[in-house]
Amino acid sequence: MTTRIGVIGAGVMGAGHALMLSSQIAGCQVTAIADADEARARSVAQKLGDARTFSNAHALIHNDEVDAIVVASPDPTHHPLVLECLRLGKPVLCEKPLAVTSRECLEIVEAEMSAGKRLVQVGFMRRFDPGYEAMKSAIDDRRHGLPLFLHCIHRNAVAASYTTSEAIILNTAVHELDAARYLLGEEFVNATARSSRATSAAPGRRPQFLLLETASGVLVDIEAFVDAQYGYDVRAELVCETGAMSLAQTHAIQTYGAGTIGKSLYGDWMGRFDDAYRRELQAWVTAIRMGGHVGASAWDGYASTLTAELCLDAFKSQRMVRIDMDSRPAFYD
Ligand code: ISE
Repeated sequence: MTTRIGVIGAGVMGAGHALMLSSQIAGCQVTAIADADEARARSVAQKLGDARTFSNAHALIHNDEVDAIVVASPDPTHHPLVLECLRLGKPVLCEKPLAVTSRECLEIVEAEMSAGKRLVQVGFMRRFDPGYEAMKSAIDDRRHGLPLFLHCIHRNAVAASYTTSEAIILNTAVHELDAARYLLGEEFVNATARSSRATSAAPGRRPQFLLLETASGVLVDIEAFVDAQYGYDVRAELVCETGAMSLAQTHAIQTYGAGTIGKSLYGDWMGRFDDAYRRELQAWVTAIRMGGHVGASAWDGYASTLTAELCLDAFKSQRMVRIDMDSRPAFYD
């Protein structure tokens, strides 16, 4: 069976997913692509063969030749589009964040539970990165005893000029929040947020530093710095009772010259997490065929957005904020 996929959004993520789905993922065909700028959708469609194009995302969702949908349009559009997919019972892989507020995420959770079927996957691709997966199984096996500290670094080379300090928490650090929840298998109970001075490259926003504590007492610190200039640099180090482990940096080659040994960094997440995106998409397509669910659920989308919102409160108040989250409904076990 071939799953016919419609991709909403023909920007960096949408185009990347559409091309990867059509050239590297088994069991699917991209039959449609939508973008408010239909010319942009057409230019991606030309590279795919014969996908139909739409300027209206709802028309794509309703199209009979679309069985499942990838939502990679601007963040505020995620909520209505995912709800529409749920209404029609079509599986949807929605880029992070699931929605821009936790209230909207919760509406999606409630709609999915009423539909009675797990149809939503959130594009937290790190859950498919071999490094994070290996770290998770070492934690689950208690290879080095119980986890104590998780140090996370998230640096982008550059960010759009409109990126704010708030967006660094809601849009960038949210990856670290989900990754930590995934690795440690528990929720946070409190959060503190500090920021460094602004850098000369971006005087209008401040690099963020979050410190959170989990229910069992693990401390997680997150540096989120989107103007690092030198490249895309994501790191994680976990300290446990009898050992520590960190993500190995992935490089195809090492270079030698001018008295130095060098390893190049990726420019952005598309390169660094290329493998994770491929594994995420293949797992999604396979799960649709087999009738299962993989990756981050709508509940994970809600929990990470709620935690990010509370980190934002901590940033605004400069106080420690308590995180009280309802327990996860059995539907998401
Ligand atoms: C972007 O939306 C992403 O998801 C990237 O993974 C992250 O590194 C970047 O900071 C975000 O803006």
